[in-house]
Amino acid sequence: NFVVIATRNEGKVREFAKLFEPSGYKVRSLADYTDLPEIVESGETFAENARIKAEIISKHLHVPVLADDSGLCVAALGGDPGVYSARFAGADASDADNNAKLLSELKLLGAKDKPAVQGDHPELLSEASFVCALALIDPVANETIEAEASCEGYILSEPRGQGGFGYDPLFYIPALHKTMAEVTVEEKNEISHRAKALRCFLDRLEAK
Ligand code: ITT
Repeated sequence: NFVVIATRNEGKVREFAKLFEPSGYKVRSLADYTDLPEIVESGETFAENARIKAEIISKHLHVPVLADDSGLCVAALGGDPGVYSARFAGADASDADNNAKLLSELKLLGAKDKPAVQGDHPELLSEASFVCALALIDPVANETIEAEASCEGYILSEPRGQGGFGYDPLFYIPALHKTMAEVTVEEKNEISHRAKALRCFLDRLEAK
C-alpha cells in the first residue's frame, strides 16, 4: 500500500513518510516516476496550487494523488513570501539563498514593524506562520478532499539547527525555545502546519 504525493521536495517526503508510518502506507513521490507532465504553480493561494499539483499528476497516473503546497508568511513583510516561498530569492534559489534573502529584508526594515516581543527579545525579527494546504484528487471517482493548517512562530535573527528544510533554521517556536531545525522529525510532526493539515485531512477522509 502506498500514497502518491505530488512533490519533489525531499523534506516534505521525509515528514509524510513518518506521518503515514503508523498506517502502514509507504510514500511515493515524483522522484519515483519518469516522464511526468510539467507542473506550473500559477495559483494565488496555497489551496489553488495544491489542487493544481494533485490534478496534473492524478490525471496523468490515473490514481489518487495527494499534493502539499506550503510556505512561510511573515507579518512584518505583509505576509510574504507566502506562495512564493520556494522561489523567494529567484527561480532556482536554494534554501540558504531564501533564508539569506528573508534576513536581509527583515534587517532592512530595522526599527519599524517590530513584533510585540521585540522589547525583551531583540533576536525575534517578526511574527510568522507556516501554512500548508493539502489536496487529494481521485481522478476516477472525480473527488477532491482538501485541508489547510498553520503553525505560529517568529523569525529569528540568525539560523539555528541542522534538521528540517527550507526556512526551518529561522523559524523559532517560543514554547520549545527551539527553531524548527533544532527538533527531530517526530517533534516537528507534533506541531507543524503539515502534520496539522494532514490530521484534518484524514478526519475528512474518514468522514466520507
Ligand atoms: P513541491 O512543489 O515539489 O512540493 P516545493 O519546495 O516547490 O516542492 P512549495 O511550492 O509548496 O514546494 O514551496 C514550499 C516552500 O515553503 C519550501 O520550498 C520551503 O521553502 C517553504 N516551506 C514549506 N514548508 C516548510 C517547512 O515545513 N519548513 C520549512 N520551510 C517550509
